[in-house]
Amino acid sequence: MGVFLKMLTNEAEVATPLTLAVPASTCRPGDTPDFSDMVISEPGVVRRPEVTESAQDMHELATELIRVLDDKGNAVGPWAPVIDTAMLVKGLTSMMVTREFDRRMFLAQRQAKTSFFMQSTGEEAISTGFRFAMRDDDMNFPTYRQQSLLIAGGYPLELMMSQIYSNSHDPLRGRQLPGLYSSKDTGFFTLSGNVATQFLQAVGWAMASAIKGSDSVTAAWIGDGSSAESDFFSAMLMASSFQAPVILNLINNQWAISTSQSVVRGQAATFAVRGHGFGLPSLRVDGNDFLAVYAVASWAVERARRNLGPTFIEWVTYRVGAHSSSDDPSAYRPKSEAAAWPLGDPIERLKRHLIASGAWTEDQHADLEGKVKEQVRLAQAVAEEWGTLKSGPGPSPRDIFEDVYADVPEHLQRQRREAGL
Ligand SMILES: Cc1ncc(C[n+]2csc(CCOP(=O)(O)OP(=O)(O)O)c2C)c(N)n1
Ligand SMILES: [Mg+2]
Repeated sequence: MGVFLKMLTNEAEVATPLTLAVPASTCRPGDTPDFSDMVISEPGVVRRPEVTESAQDMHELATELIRVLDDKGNAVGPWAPVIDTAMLVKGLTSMMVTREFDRRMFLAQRQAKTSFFMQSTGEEAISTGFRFAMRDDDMNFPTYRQQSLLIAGGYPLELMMSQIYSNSHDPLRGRQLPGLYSSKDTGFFTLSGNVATQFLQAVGWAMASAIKGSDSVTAAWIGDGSSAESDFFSAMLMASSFQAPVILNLINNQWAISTSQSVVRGQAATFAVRGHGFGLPSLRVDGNDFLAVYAVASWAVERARRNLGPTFIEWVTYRVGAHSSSDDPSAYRPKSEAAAWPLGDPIERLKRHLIASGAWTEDQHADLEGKVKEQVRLAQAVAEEWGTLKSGPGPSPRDIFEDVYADVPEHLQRQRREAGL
């Protein structure tokens, strides 16, 4: 009777009180950077399955790290791609152009020539190598840190800069945040600032491509932090259910503004293993290794193109710079963290490979550096002649009313008349 009463009155003693695990970033200013819990496979040891192999049979690829370049710059193992020197130099050049572009545009923001800018320093290999594995009529749904997709796709630098400056030659006529480009011809879908939305849109585009019977494939892109959004899970499910011709790419650059990837990773597994829950072939790749990027991208693009379905890829890299021109990372991570990053710098690693293979010299590299700097400087001079945020003619306020509706609704026509535009 006594026990029964106790249960009724809810007086039973709780043996262990529950506590909530509130995730927190582990390495803060003043701490010593520590990447020792990161799984880093030796270069060349991870096997390369046939593109026809089932997702189930390649589970181990989600916990290992696909790498091609070893510390001496040699390309080793089954993923070493067949790629000629001219293509490697083109990749190196493209990455160097991105880095110089980022340096100059970041400075331009500090000079008030634009309001906002986001660098991609340290992550250039992923978008460059991936773009090289695609065709011009394939489509990317990128994040805001993938200027390399456009640069590697041959899009003019001065037009990118004009978009950043919102000047008279801005192809988007001042209607997008600086850096949120759009170029259908370069396979670069209009960039969405609302993170993760593009991941799901990409799957829709891929499904449409299959419905139309075309052979264009799609690349979806998302960051580690943004993968916490429900769009991520919806996209993975839709892609898997419909076996859409899409490559689902997650760029794990360790940070989402001031939040470490450990917060969304659950500290228990890699991001790549999340693909297993959806039955997706899931690979984890060294994103600072241009050769590994190109090889895995080509493999996944081939799967999609041969109607073998979607692939999920975690690209492991490090965001070397600030999140954006509005951010100061010294407030939330040790300044020494970038130097402690174990996968090195993608440009330095490709340069070392070219030199190790006898195809390149320090002199040639210095010469290329000079040419790249001059190319970006000239593009900036041209763009600035067309105006910056603070100088020259900007887009017309009339543009607000154009290019949005095929048939402009009556209330907008009235507003336009009232504004005298
Ligand atoms: C839906 C939505 N929520 C929040 C934001 C604000 N925001 C912009 S970037 C960002 C962090 C994204 O981090 P990650 O996905 O890791 O990409 P990274 O910046 O590292 O490239 C956040 C929270 C946003 N733009 N959209
Ligand atoms: Mg991130």
